Amino acid sequence: MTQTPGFATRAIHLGHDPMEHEGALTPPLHLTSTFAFESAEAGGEMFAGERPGHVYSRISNPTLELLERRMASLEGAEAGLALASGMGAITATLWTLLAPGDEVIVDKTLYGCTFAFMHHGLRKFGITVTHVDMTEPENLAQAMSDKTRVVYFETPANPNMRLVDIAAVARIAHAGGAQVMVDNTYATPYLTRPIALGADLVVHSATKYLGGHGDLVAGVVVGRAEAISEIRLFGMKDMTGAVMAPFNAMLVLRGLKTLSLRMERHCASAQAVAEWLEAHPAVASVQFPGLGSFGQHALARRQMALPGAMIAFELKDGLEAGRDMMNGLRMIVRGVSLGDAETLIQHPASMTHSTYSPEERAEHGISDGLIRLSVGLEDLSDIIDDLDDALHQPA
Ligand code: MET
Repeated sequence: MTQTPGFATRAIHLGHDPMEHEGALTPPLHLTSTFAFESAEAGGEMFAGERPGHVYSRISNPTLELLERRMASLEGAEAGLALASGMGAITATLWTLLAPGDEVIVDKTLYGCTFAFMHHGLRKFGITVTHVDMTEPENLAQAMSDKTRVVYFETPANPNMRLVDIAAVARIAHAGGAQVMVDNTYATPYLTRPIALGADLVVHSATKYLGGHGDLVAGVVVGRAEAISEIRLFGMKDMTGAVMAPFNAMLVLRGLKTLSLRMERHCASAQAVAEWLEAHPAVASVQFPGLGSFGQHALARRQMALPGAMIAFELKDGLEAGRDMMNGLRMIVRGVSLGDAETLIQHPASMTHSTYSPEERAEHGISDGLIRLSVGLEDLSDIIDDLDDALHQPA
């Protein structure tokens, strides 16, 4: 090939040559816990880091390595590391970067378990966690201290869809000597590539769009090779042991092959569903980056190739009406997680974000009536038909 392969091509081909594997079209699944050493000396040299090769699958495995290389390429990073879950990726990375006495500055809204880890996990070990509303990057400049080591945020944020200007925040964080870590789960690298905008590390729940079929739990972190090596040999190997199973790596590799296609369809359907919801008389508000009414629409257009497929909305009659609507659905599945072929709906205050106290939810912009919709790959008319029926249910 004379040109650099594009996103979809790399997601399908990168790092695998069938001719090196007896012609097998799909990469082999290395179901092995340990690896044979050619000699006693070779084993010792591998442990000493003087010789390349795999030693034990808590440290590295060829199937995971292929996924790591593909994810690094898709995100435009030097290296990647596959982990057991998105939370495994977040915890292994932050345990590696932070020490007692350090500060991490996080955005106002975080996914519920990330919020719990920051508040109950990191704080327990003497790390200061400071929330800053990063929708105004200037707030970060005010908050940075000489203890700030990491600036962490999601964009779009789970569940209320707030966006953060990655380039603006990265400039401020770097000026203060901190690293920038972005949870890119909602956008995927097909829509947003934070490394090109200045981020140092990008984490994913690969359970969501990357896997794409709701059949696995997995996580990924990408960044500079040296940082990823430290996270592998400390955060993952010693601190969390949050290793991805080779079979799950295989499933994520399969999911990645159709990521670009799925995202096109997810996003097109979500745009139509968001517009339909916004026009519905029972709906009070809709948060979706593709709507002209979205407060950060200009940033969305600049930073996201497409608006994503997650929608947050509230009904005029609040939480009770929202519950009635969810209970009236026939096809759309009531369930947490996102990015699957099935359209999923859930109530953050009582589900994904129930790790926040009611006071914390109010302070962090997660209202009780908020409903979160992950628009799937079914026929658009069936998604809208189901929502329409459910919104007409007698109270
Ligand atoms: N991270 C997933 C979500 O946001 C799962 C959440 S609840 C354990 O839906």
